Amino acid sequence: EDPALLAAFEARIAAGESIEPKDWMPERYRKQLTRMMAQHAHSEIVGMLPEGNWITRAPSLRRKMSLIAKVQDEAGHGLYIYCGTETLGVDRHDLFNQLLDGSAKYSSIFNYPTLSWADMGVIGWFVDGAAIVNQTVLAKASYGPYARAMVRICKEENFHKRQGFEICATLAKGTPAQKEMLQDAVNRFWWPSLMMFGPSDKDSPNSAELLKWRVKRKTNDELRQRFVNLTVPQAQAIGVTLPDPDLKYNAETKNWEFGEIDWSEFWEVVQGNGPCNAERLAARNKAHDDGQWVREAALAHAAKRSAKSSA
Ligand code: FAQ
Repeated sequence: EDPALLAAFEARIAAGESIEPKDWMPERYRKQLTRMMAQHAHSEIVGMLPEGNWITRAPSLRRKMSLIAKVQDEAGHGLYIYCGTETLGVDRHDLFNQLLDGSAKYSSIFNYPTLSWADMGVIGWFVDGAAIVNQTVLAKASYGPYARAMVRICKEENFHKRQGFEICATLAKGTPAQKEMLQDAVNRFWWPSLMMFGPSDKDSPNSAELLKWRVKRKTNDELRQRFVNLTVPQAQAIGVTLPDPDLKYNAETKNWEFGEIDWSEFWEVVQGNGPCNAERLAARNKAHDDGQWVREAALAHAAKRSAKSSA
């Protein structure tokens, strides 16, 4: 690569300019963004499955409407971010195929099962809450199409988080059985939610490059700490206990310090051995196969129309 081009590129990043699809960029920058954006898009699509599991069992029409809207938003986010990756010169069909054949990564959090209705509340509260912390910063990423996608997506994630927290607040005021169901969901999702931010900084091979090029603007650990600081008071407000005996406030740093994350569990899930990895991939593959006739019909229809208009 031409060192002069690279220097000009890095000067633009340092000046806070946004990089657009037709601008020159180093191959590594293109590769890193494609990797990260594709993983993000896949996460949105796979992320529909744990919640989709509860649409038919939502406890009221109002809850069902909100949950359907949320899951539909996630499909939209996925498609929007796939479009973003296409601005980098990749074909989304290649990305789909990598998801379907199991070679692509997506967020570890979606490999955990959703066992009760309270899980819908806790996913909105923790998982969308974590996504907002991460994506608010990505909205200032140096790559224009990704940053703009994040601005729009964060607005919807805020609605998702509120619907989740409202479910939790309602259960927290409910019967003893409802409170117990909520506490159980919090116990199961707390640690996996902290893992969403990725490995600790010392074990994060991509961070240095992404920070240098201002794709990331905060490290994994910085964002994880921010999420904990925001979430602890919310848990206190509705009277649930976070499952970490080491959680304590440090008045000097103003941080809620937390216990050690089980990194062996994290890497197991990332490597495909989590509780639901196989189930999620099977569900995506089945949906893809079941949709084959729709794609064929759409292509046949398009071919007929273009034959007619050229006749
Ligand atoms: N799960 O070097 P780093 C949502 C991989 S939100 C799986 O630190 P990086 C909304 C990582 O890819 C969730 N794999 O990596 C929603 C890398 O592997 P590679 C999606 C993980 O990129 C809510 C290796 O470990 N959000 O979907 C995870 O610097 C509710 C080393 O890690 C995004 O994708 C993990 N948790 O930092 C939907 C946001 N963490 O590729 C439905 C954009 C790390 O070298 C319902 N992405 N890995 O083989 C990011 O911000 C970053 O990519 C990180 C990872 C922070 C996830």
